[in-house]
Amino acid sequence: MNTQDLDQAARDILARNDKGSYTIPTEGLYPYQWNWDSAFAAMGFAQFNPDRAWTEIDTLFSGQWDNGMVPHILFHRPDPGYFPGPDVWSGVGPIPSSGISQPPIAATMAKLVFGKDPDMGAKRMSPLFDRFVAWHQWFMEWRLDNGAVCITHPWEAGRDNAPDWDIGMRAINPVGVGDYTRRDTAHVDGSMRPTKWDYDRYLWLVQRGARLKWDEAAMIQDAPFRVADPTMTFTLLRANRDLAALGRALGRDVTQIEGWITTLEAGADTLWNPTIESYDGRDVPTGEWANSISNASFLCWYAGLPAAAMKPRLKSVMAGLTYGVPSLDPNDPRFDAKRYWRGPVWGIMNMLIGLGMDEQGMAEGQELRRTTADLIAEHGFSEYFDPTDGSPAGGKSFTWTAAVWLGWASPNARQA
Ligand code: 9WN
Repeated sequence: MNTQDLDQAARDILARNDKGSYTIPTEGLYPYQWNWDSAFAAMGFAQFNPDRAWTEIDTLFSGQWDNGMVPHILFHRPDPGYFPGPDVWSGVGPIPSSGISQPPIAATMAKLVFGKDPDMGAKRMSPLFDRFVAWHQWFMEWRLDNGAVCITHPWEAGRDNAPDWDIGMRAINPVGVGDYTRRDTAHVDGSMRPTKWDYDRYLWLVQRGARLKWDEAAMIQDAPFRVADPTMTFTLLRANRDLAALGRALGRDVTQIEGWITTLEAGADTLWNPTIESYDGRDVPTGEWANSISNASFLCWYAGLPAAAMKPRLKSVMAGLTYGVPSLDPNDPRFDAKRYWRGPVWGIMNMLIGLGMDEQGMAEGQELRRTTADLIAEHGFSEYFDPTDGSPAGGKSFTWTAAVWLGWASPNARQA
């Protein structure tokens, strides 16, 4: 396919996954609205229809809880094809939802959408601004450890089975979780998905949250799982920079957001693991490092940190690979080329890492963009890819991969 055909194929995927006012990640495997997927979808739509992009963000915020939290899944319409569904989660927001959030990239994507049509952007962002502030404030209030942002469930980081959570997950004894039927392995080969050991613990954490009615003050008591996470810390740091910029454009007071940026910059320092010379996940209850060089470690540049010490890490992780950035260092014994967040390449992470590299003046940003374009052109719009040979993995016709193509990887996006 030539570039024009690929652009059209990507638009067709967005159209196919568009449910009117929100977009599903892919038919079958993920039939609901996911938080950070939706933010990427908005960025993709903005390339040809900024109005539809703003609607995507409006719908995401229609699920915002009274405490400011924006859920990681909004269950707009019942669908038996996904587990765990709304009955298991028992979310307490205005529409059926999960009880945790996801990496806050929406402000960053909203700023990109805003740039496509600033007049429309001012109109559409204005009523959303305070909602964004409330969401970011919820992270600052409930998720910090020494200024770094923690997750309370692996699904919150969006990197479900990353080795960053192994210590915390081992500490959970999932007694009483009961029988359940997974749906994901009916759609995708089990070798590409988390294991039953993981799922037992995912569900045990959901059941605990539901039992406590998702009351953050109650959940933080004796919290069984809490990991200070590079994904969350770097995306929230970046999101606050972009939210402050949007606030200034709208004539809002952004002093509070500037304070959060200072706190999170200090928090990012606490994620530096001197032994592996990389940003890393830190288990809060034990204080132990995950010793994991992941694609989230390389979001430091996207967060606006110069992080020169991460450049040699990039070299060592990419050595011998055709396609990067892998979700785990291939030299790590836990590396598994096809298993989800323990090896594969994800286009969305590449886009965020690449944007950061460009902003830091690193030539590697353009290189990453080019190889990601090759990966998608040669292997399709898959959910993720094997970094050793590029073979597609997970769900097909994936919204965020199509969006990343349209907004970043496509040669036409480069010229925009
Ligand atoms: C659980 C939708 C989501 C992404 C996550 C990805 C995967 C869900 C799952 O799919 O997680 O949230 O059921 O596996 O890990 O990042 O948002 O695409």
